[in-house]
Amino acid sequence: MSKNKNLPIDATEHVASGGLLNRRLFLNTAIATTAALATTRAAYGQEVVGEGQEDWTLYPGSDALEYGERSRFEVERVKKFVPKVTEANEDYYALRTTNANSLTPHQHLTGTITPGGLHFSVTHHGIPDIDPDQHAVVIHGMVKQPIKLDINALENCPTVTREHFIECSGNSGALWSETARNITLDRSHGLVSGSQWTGVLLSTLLDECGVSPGAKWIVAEGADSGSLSRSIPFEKAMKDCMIAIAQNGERLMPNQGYPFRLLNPGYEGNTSIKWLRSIYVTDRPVMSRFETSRYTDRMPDGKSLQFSLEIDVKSMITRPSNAMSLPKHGVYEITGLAWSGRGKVSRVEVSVDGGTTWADAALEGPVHDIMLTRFRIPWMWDGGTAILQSRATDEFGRVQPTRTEMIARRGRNASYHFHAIHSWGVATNGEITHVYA
Ligand SMILES: Nc1nc2c(c(=O)[nH]1)N[C@H]1C(S)=C(S)[C@@H](COP(=O)(O)O)O[C@H]1N2
Ligand SMILES: [Mo]
Repeated sequence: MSKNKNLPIDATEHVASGGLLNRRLFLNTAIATTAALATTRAAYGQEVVGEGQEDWTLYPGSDALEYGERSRFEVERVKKFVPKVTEANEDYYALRTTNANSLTPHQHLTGTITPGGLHFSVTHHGIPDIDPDQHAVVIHGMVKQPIKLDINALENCPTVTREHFIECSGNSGALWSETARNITLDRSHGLVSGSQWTGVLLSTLLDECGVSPGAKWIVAEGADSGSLSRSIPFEKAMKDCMIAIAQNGERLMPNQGYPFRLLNPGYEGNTSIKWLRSIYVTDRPVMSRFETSRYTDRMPDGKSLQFSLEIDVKSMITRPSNAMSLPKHGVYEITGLAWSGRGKVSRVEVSVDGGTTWADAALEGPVHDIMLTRFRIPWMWDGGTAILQSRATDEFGRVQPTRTEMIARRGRNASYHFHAIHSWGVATNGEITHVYA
């Protein structure tokens, strides 16, 4: 007999061991409310809020600002982690010569778009203070007609608006370590952020210049003091690279490359050159510092892989995490983000028993190409120990590996492109820690 779709989903219908419930549970208002309130009541008691008259209900509030700010109650609660060079900072894989790097606190965020002020930043030579009237990008090399464009010229070109993540290939580098340290999600997975980017496709501009036959690479270079440059295959440049002129509807943050950057969707973050000043069309890679001495992958045999550019398929549980503990047994939502550098995420499975059994999480649509995708699944925590994990699959059938599989393949010399399954251990007292499982 087929089930009546209109009937409320049975909250006792377990879809994997350890208390994972049907992913549609929270879509049913009545059940969801009951379950959520039960947990809230359990956690906070039955006190009635708002009995007295609060000041804000009695007096007019403050005036508007020319540029909005967060509530003062959010400022301390949600902020980026900015590693300081004075600390011994093994958590974080990046140059420690500047304090210009920062990590997104995914443990405090919802949705899929990272607010501009919380976008991670990896900046090898500090953040330049560029006057947009004094800055332009030149497209030259193997082209019939070189062109030079400033922000005004770019704003007059046909633009596209797309949602994409950027991930530094050093993200999660701390998880190559032998033993699991109890680091929070910003420190293990904070080098990825998602934005809505508006920009001009490189294909539009390269067509305008007339590329000479034999072009195989472009070399993109930044205007920061170290002129960070990377070679990108010409085919990829023509496929979906853009010069981004807006981030979430406004001009870029200085951290993100103001006034414009290259956005190379799905390729390691280092190739998305910020403060872009030159696109050089050529027939060979330039072998710059950042594609030789750095951002290459050491393999078990001691040799290095070069131009391992594409971001793999990956996911993380953002809540619950070790930024909280579970106050009382009851129904919780397990939620997180999944992404793939090749296209769409097609499936995310969740396990609460350390990978023995898995259940499909619900994906929040629309699912975009090369963008963070939110997943969620309800979980009835009975107060026992648990190990929470998520496993993403992309539309090309790539499945996120276990940590053991990843280390077997890549060895222990590696530092980039760690993308294995991440684990949160739950203790009987509700405390959560980062563990290897
Ligand atoms: N010019 C320039 N571009 C750069 C960098 C830089 O230091 N200088 N850092 C790169 C690295 S290593 C990464 S991971 C991404 C990070 O982009 P974001 O800081 O906007 O998050 O920018 C890349 N582009
Ligand atoms: Mo990076």
